[in-house]
Amino acid sequence: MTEHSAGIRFLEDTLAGPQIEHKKTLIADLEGIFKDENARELLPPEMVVYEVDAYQPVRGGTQGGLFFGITRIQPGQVGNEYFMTRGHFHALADRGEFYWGIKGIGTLILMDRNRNARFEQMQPGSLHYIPAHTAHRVANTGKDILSFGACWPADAGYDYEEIEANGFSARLINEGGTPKLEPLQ
Ligand code: PAN
Ligand code: ZN
Repeated sequence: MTEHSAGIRFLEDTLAGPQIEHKKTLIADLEGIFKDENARELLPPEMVVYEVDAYQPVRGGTQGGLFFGITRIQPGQVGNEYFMTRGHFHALADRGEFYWGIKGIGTLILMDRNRNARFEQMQPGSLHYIPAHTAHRVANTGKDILSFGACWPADAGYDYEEIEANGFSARLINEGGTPKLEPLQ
């Protein structure tokens, strides 16, 4: 391995090496993301919901560059809603992305600009193409950690505001032990 390459430990679902950013998202960071805000406030604020290791070999914004990440979502719920990522459109909205399942099971929630939502089941080895102009979020519907890989353009950026303001048009809830889609009220 040269000085500049990152090591992927797929079996451990982590990335190691230089130019790797590690980011933890806690219960305290997710205000307004889950439906049941009271239930979220009752959970320990420092509880980790998900972590991302991102290999960023070029500066954010570099045209033609690529980033590579691994996200690990803890099992858990806020009220009856599964732990999930915040979710975003890309700031450069015409940028797509690949996700693929590494460990655990979950659901990728995709939503276009007309708020049409669709869903893809994630499991080890599943491959998911996220088209341009499509918001994306992953919920962990299993009892163990869900981890997935991602590869996206270095100039894609993140638009979290739209999702913070209007959410996705459906939520993934645990109904009697089974994941169920609930359209947004
Ligand atoms: C991923 C996500 C990662 C965390 O790397 O950023 O899974 O999700 P949120 O960014 O929605 O919190 C990606 O989609 N990059 O573009
Ligand atoms: Zn993305």
